[in-house]
Amino acid sequence: MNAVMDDPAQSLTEAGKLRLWSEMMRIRRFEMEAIKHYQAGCMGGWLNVQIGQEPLPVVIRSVMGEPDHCISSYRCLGYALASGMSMRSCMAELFGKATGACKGKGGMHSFQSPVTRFWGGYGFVGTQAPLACGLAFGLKHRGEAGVVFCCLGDGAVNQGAFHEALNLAALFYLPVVFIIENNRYAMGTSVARSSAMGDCLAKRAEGYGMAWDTVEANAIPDFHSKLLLAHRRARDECRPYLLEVFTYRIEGHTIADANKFKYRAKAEVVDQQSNHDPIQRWGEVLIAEGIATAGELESIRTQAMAEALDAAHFAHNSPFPTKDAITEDVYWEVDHQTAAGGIGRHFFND
Ligand SMILES: Cc1ncc(C[n+]2csc(CCOP(=O)(O)OP(=O)(O)O)c2C)c(N)n1
Ligand SMILES: [Mg+2]
Repeated sequence: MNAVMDDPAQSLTEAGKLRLWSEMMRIRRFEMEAIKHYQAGCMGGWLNVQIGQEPLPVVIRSVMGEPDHCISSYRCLGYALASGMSMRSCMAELFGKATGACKGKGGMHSFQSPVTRFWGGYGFVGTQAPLACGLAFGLKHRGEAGVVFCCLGDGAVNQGAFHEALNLAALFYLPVVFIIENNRYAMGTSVARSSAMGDCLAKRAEGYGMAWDTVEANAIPDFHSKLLLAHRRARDECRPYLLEVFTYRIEGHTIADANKFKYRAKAEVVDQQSNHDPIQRWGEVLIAEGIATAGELESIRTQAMAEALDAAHFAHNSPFPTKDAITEDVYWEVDHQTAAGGIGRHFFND
């Protein structure tokens, strides 16, 4: 047992455990509703969902405090919702509507909400890692408190940007907790086929003198404890940390992934769905511990479905952004008419 697990003040309360389940269910119902509308042709581009990976966003948010930040890859809907962004603003963004979180101009791969300290949502694999260092460096530079949680996939750890970021984080003592979402695949390529030392990606931290650990996403109390330890280390000692979290992507790489049963056996997916669904498993724990009844969980599920349906109606009925709005929100300097906004080439046709 580590120090955090010995500290009862840091263990999950009953209310906290139930909240984790509710939040996971909200994410699941939101994504399932989004899939329906994606398949009906209401959204452009890709839709990458976190079905099966829900413990990551909710457990990470549960240890985050007021000054902390989170940044992730494009597989970000759970992080967006767990940060406090509303289902309406997220769904409208997927529909490309003006009422969306980024006024319909970001879409799936550019979600963000400075108010909830969720910084996206990046389509280019691994690019969130140097950005996380920038956020953390900014905090230190301004003398502000805060830890940055940087979530990236098992495929991202082979990008140069990831290694540059680890080096800088360790060198500059940056308060970043890097989280590897090891869902076993990068598009259609398994970890074993893409990564040297694939049985332990987190060990790469040793090359940078950085502390690391591994944990199963579905072992929620363990995951929570290890994350608290990483958070405390980053916050109190300004030391980065690398935590590899084992999870599973139940859907394809995107919802349009026609090969989802070609690079992995269908039986593997069915086994994960039937025996390792995090929401099902955690619900069983709550019932066994007397924290909730099956009926109470069902009523939370019904509420989450209603919230997701309402978000879809809202998105359907919202307007698209106007053509004139296309050049707004591109450069802060231009929108705010600063001196810098009046010089240089801000647009290609200037
Ligand atoms: C720099 C870059 N290279 C390649 C791609 C194409 N691409 C999109 S997703 C992806 C796989 C990423 O896998 P992983 O990091 O494991 O994340 P997951 O999708 O499993 O969450 C690749 C190679 C990209 N978007 N960006
Ligand atoms: Mg992956």
